[in-house]
Amino acid sequence: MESAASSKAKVGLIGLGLMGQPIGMNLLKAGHTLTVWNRTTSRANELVALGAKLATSPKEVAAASDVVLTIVSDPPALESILWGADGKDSGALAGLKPGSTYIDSSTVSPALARKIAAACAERSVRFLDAPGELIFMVGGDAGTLKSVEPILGVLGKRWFHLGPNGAGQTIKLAMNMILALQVDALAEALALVTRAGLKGEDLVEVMQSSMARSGVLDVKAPNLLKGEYKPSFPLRLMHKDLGLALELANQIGVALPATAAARETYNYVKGAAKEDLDYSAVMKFWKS
Ligand code: NA7
Repeated sequence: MESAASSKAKVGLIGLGLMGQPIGMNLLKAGHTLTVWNRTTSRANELVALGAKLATSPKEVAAASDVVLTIVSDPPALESILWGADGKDSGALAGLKPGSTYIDSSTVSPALARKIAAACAERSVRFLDAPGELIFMVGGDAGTLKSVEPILGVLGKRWFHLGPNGAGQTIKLAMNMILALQVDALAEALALVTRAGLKGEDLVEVMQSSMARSGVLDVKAPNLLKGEYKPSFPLRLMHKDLGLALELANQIGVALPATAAARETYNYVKGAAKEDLDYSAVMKFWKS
């Protein structure tokens, strides 16, 4: 049997947003046969022009593919893609072929990842939760991961096998908490410094020369200083991830006081926003 690792593997991609589009490009560049579906069909135009096949439903993508990838906004979006909007098995799960592999790279709850794993097991489909972009955090069977490593290699630089299904999502939520709190902390500190009459640029320069330096602030500090928040990682998605982290913490009885406070700050900015903003726009809480 041809392994999923083969460069000939037929790949299906569902979700062509900010992250899905470049994934599709990379798969085509690597020579994969690619079938795509997106709720808003026009977002598939560029990939179709480059050779991707456009399916009429998520189920059709699944039926045409050896390896299926999904990357959509949030748990409700993923559930409707997998189980169908009508709840009558019209979604992608019903189309997945026995022996095929399904990888979800959306950031959703670990509980949903485990529910999907169970539904896949019933159909003899191998499933990995693998959220991330360039670096993938993977939950699921080690052998399944091994079989799709060549595909992950097309999409990113590194991947980490973190445990059974749900483990990838758990680490991803923890990672995004750290990013959200770091940017929120810089925004607070900048509010203090600038209100005290000093230059925000000076704070950033000192900080990045000290033990407080951080990679995410190399990327995001310029946004905060300039007040420019073109979405790279949208604030609405970071807000969703903080909610998912708090939901998990509630389920397992862990207090996350700093995350709860930061979520309210992101919530305020999200509520006041009239456009799609990057999560670094948390600065608008202090300076709109
Ligand atoms: P985007 O750019 O907001 O794209 C979201 C994608 O999800 C896009 O393809 C949407 O389709 C799709 N979507 C959203 N809601 C639905 C529903 N209800 N049904 C079907 N499809 C839906 O997000 P990113 O690409 O940046 O991020 C994707 C994931 O990775 C997310 O979990 C992040 O946290 C990490 P549309 O084009 O709007 O029709």
